Amino acid sequence: MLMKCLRLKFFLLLLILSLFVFCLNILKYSDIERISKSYGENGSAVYLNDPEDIEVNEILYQKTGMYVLVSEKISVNRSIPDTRPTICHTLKYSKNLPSVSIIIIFHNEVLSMIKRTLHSIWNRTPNVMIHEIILVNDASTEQETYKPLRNYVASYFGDKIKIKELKQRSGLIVARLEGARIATGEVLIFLDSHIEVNENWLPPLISPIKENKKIATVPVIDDFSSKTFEYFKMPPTRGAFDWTFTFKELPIDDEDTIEPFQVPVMLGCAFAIDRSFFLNDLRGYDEQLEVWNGENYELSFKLHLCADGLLKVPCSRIGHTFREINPTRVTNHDYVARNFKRIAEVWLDEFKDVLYSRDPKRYETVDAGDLSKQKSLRKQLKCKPFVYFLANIAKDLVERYPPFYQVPVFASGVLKSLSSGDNFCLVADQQHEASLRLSKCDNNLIEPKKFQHFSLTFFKQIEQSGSDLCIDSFNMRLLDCHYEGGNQYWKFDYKSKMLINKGKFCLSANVEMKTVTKEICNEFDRNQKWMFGYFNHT
Ligand code: UD2
Ligand code: MN
Repeated sequence: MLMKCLRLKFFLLLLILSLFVFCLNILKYSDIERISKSYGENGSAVYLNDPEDIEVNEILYQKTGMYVLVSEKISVNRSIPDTRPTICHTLKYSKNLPSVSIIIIFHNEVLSMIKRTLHSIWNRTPNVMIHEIILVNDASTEQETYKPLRNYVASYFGDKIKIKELKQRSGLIVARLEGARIATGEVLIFLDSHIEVNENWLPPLISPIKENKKIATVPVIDDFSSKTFEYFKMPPTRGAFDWTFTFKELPIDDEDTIEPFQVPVMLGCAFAIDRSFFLNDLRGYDEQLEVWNGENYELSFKLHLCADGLLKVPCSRIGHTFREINPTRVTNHDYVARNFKRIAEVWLDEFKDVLYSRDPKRYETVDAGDLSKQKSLRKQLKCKPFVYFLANIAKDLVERYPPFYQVPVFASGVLKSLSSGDNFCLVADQQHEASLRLSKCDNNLIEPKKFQHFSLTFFKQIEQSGSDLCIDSFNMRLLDCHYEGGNQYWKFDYKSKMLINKGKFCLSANVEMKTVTKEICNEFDRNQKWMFGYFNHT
C-alpha cells in the first residue's frame, strides 16, 4: 500500500514537473515571438518615426556620434546574422583553451551600446571560458550617466564583471594597460565598447594562441551602422597603411579561407594576446602614446619584428561601428602626430623619413619625447629591421603605396672591383647556386650585358637584374631572393666603398683567382672596394 502511494506521488510529481517544463517552453516561445517583432533583430536597420524623437536624436548624434534613441530601441540581446563561412560551423576546438580576461575601455560612450556589447559577449560565449570582464571607465565626464552601470552589471552578470574607474583621462592606450595590469586570465582580449560579438567568436580566436604564445590574433571585423545599427558582413582583408599612416586594407587571395593568416597590422578594436607575453615580453604598449591612434601600429610592428606575428582568424567575427563624429577625441594638441613620430623613430628605421616627407611641417614641430626605453626594448628583443616587415609581410603595401614615388634601386649596372686598375667586374651565370666570378667589365657600365648587371635594391639585396637571384653570403653564390635580410642583406658604405653583410663581412675580389668571396671587413683592403655603374641619389 505504502509503495503504491509513493508511486502515485512520484507520478504526480512527474506530471507537475512536465507541466512546468511545458509552461516554460510556451513562455520561451512567446518570448521569441516578442523579440522577433522587436527592433533591429537579425541585425536589421531601425528608423525613428516620431518627428520629436528624430530631432532629439540628431542633437545626441552631434554629441556621441551615434543615433542614441535608435540604440535604446534595440534589445541589448538582439540577434545578428551569423556571418562566418559555413565550414566554420563544423570545426571543433579544444576543451582546454586558456582562460580569458576581456578588457573593454570607454570614455563617454552611449550606455545602451556598452550594455549591448556586454550582452552580446554574455550570450555568445561559453560562460566557463570567461575568467572575467574588466570594464575600464577612462574618466568619462558625465559620471552620473555611468553610475547605474555598476548595479546593472552586478545584477545581470554577477561578479565576473569588474569596473575600474580611472581618476583622470588617460587615453585608450593607458586605459587598456590599466585593465591588463589587474587582469588575471591567461589570455587578454581587448575590445572597443561599441561592438557585438558574433556566433562562437572566442574559441577560434584563442586556439592559435594555445599553439603559439608569441602571436596575437584578430577576428574579421564586421560593420554596423552608427545610425540604423544595421549589421553588415565584411570580407576578410589584410590591415595595412599608407605613408600618412592612414589605415588601409589589402586584399587576400582567397576570401573563403578559414585558415588563420598573417596580416600586416591590426585595426585595434578587437584582439587577443597571451597576458604574460604582452606585459612581460613585449612590455605592453609604449605608455607615452596619448589618447587614441598609433598603438595598433606599434603593437603590430612589435609582433612581426620581435615575435611570430599577427594572425587573422576567419572563423571569428566581431561587429564594430565606425563613427563619423567621435566624442572621444581631444583637440588641444596634435597627439596623433606625436604618437606617429614616436612609432616612426623607434620602429621605421630609414622609412621614418617617408612618413615625415608626407607632412614635413607637422612632424618637424612635434616633439616625440623621450624614446630611450622603447629603443632599448627593440634592441633587447633583438627585433628585425623594418625592411623585413615591408619585404615579407606587406610586400603589396609597397606596391600599392610606394614609399618613394617610384620604388628606386639604390644602385645598378656593373659591380666593378676597385682592387686594381685591371677593370674587373662581378659576373655570375643566371642560375640558382651560380658561383661569383670576375671578368673584364662591359663597356656599358650602366646597362651592361645581363650576367654583369646587378642592382642594390630597395630591400638592400644585390639582385642579378632580370632574375630573381640574389647574392647570398652563406655560400657566396646566387640564391633565390628571399627578402628576409640576413645572408642577403648588403649595405653599401659610400665612404669606404665596401659592401657589408651582417655588419662584419665584406664582398671581396680575388683578382688572381678571378673569384669573389666574403672576408672580415678591413677598410684598408682594396679588394673589398667596389663601385656600381650607376648610383641613384634621390
Ligand atoms: C580604431 C580602433 C580602436 C583604436 C583606434 C586607434 C577599430 C575598429 N577601432 O578607432 O580600437 O585602436 O583605432 O587608436 O579598430 N577611448 C578611451 N579613452 C580615450 C579615447 C578612446 O577609453 O581617450 C575608448 C573609446 O571609448 C573606445 C575605444 O577607446 O571604446 C576606441 O576608441 P574609438 O572607438 O574612438 O576608436 P576607433 O574605433 O575610431
Ligand atoms: Mn571603435
